[in-house]
Amino acid sequence: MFIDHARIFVKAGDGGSGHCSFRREKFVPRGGPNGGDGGNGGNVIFEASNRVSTLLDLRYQRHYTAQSGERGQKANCHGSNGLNVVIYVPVGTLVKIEETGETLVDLIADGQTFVVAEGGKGGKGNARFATSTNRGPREFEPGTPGVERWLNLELKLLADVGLVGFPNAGKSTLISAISSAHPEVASYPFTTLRPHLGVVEWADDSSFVVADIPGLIEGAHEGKGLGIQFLKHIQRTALLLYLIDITEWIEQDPLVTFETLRNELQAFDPTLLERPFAIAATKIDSQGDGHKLQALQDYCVEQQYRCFPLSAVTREGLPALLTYLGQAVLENKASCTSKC
Ligand SMILES: Nc1nc2c(ncn2[C@@H]2O[C@H](COP(=O)(O)OP(=O)(O)OP(=O)(O)O)[C@@H](O)[C@H]2O)c(=O)[nH]1
Ligand SMILES: [Mg+2]
Repeated sequence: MFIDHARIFVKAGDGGSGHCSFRREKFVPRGGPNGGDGGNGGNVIFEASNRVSTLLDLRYQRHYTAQSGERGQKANCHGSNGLNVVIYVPVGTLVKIEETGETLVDLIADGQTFVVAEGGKGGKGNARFATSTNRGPREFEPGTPGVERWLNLELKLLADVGLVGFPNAGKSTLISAISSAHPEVASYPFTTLRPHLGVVEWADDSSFVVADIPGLIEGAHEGKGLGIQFLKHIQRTALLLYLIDITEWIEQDPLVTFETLRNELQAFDPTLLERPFAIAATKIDSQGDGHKLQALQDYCVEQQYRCFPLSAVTREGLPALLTYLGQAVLENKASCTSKC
């Protein structure tokens, strides 16, 4: 099951208390204070990992508590530090503090770690309070408590290109044809129920990631079909590819399909309409007399949109699409790097 949000409680370990004791030994009169410091509490740490693809585990286990530090001991012994708890989450997980709504971290790279709850500090033992005027202090510090909080986690996949289209438009067939991802393909709507990522190798040493998300229908923003919640997984893409089925027996006009898709995107996040995009006219092997393709192409010329007629089955048109997508992704990365 693909789960892209979760709410969990994290509690870091408390710091151990300092100790109060005095050296008691035969022939050592007034041995002096020797209470050791308490150990630090363990942290709760998030680690982004490519080996984890959903937040499902965090739905089952909602409470995570790190170990507390041990108390200080006599003979100046430091209490041991508490063990950390490491929680593995998918790359693309956004962590927010529930109470304030503040974003703690956006884990965007494999192996990236972040302490989401810091362990308490161990208290000082009485040996630390000895001074020239107070050689037998009885003071010691308690440890400080570890941070505890509820966190809201949201997974927003990281891809370069997002595929948007009606159910059956051929999104999964396309991603299967251009990458090693193989989501289910079938001739009924809503075959794809969760997002899939595919890595496309398009030139020597160059690759980009494509996201296939469940199909959209008119009224998806009102909850029709599978709704629009999956659109969050294309929010971070550099480029969108609208897939429009131009098969002759499809009733809907391709321009209406395009308009409907744009409306649904706008209802979810208006900034998605500003995202660079291209249009793919799919299934040209079944286009019949070609009048739909012609209408779509004329419209694209008029609006100055890039349009790629293709068939994922015969592979016609795929090389041109990949070259365009690959270069557009590279250009976007270059402009991001120069801005930073
Ligand atoms: N003739 C032809 N059929 C295609 C082509 N691409 C996809 N199809 C067929 O169209 C149907 C739907 O394809 P999918 O790839 O599952 O469509 P989808 O957009 O992923 O659909 P959902 O997951 O339901 O949103 C399947 O029967 C495919 O075999 C194509 O280029 N030519
Ligand atoms: Mg699909």
